[in-house]
Amino acid sequence: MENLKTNAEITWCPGCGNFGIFTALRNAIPKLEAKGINREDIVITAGIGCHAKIFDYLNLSGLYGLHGRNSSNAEGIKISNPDLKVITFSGDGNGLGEGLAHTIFAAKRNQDITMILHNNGVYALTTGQFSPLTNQGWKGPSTPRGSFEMPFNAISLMIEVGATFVARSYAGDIKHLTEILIKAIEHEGFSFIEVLQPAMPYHKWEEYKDKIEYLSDEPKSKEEAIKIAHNAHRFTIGIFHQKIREVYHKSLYGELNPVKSNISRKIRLEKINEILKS
Ligand SMILES: Cc1ncc(C[n+]2csc(CCOP(=O)(O)OP(=O)(O)O)c2C)c(N)n1
Ligand SMILES: [Mg+2]
Repeated sequence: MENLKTNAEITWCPGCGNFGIFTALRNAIPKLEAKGINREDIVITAGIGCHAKIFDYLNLSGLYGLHGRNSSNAEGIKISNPDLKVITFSGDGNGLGEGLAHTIFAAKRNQDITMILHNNGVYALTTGQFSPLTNQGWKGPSTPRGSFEMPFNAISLMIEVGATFVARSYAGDIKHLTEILIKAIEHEGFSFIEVLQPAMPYHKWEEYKDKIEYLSDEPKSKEEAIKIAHNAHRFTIGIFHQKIREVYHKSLYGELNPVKSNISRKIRLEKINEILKS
């Protein structure tokens, strides 16, 4: 189908920030193809939530998994066949609530996958519970007197636990988001992009529009990046951290690919015997 769309009916609310992420991704894929990444080698995973519906709307192969398990499914696909480019979609509830340990370990291992975090500051699909990124004082159906918990800082958390590309972008700036997505997907290692995106019943575009600021310079070190992420406005967008570090599948297999370099049972047993004897 044209434009990477499927014929699934789109059920996001009119004006939802997810449309911006969908458009930016459909812009980014042909640009990545022009750089030599085959569409057939791109695999997507998603958890559960409004954000995860993108899985149905994108004409790409993948695995629609359980709530919070998007990054562990992505890790499994990547280590099964390291030639694949794996992109995983997560909500703020999905990847930083129920799936937080999976997200942290994928970053710690520097798995070569890209995680797009749709940050609407709420559990949107389940109609408005507060999430790990909800601001203090935000009033919603489950917090009518205002949420009193402190939100996470997703950017400094991901830098701290080992992500090697960490950025923030905004669903209302398609150009910025497209560029960041291309860089993140090209990056070898765990890339994390927090995308600010209003969910219509709970937020308004006006809350974001005039507050967006662009990071002037990319921080020089991990320590500086964490400091800037702490001190930055929560609407500051740009690349906070980039680093080269060996990716998990290369530590595990070197240049081998288990799908392509499989060996017979006989040779495998001989090799095991050699190890046992030594
Ligand atoms: C194992 C499991 N736990 C909880 C749920 C219920 N559930 C579905 S979506 C969701 C929250 C979604 O919030 P978020 O990940 O932020 O996605 P959004 O809808 O905001 O895009 C929850 C708690 C579920 N489907 N499965
Ligand atoms: Mg959410």
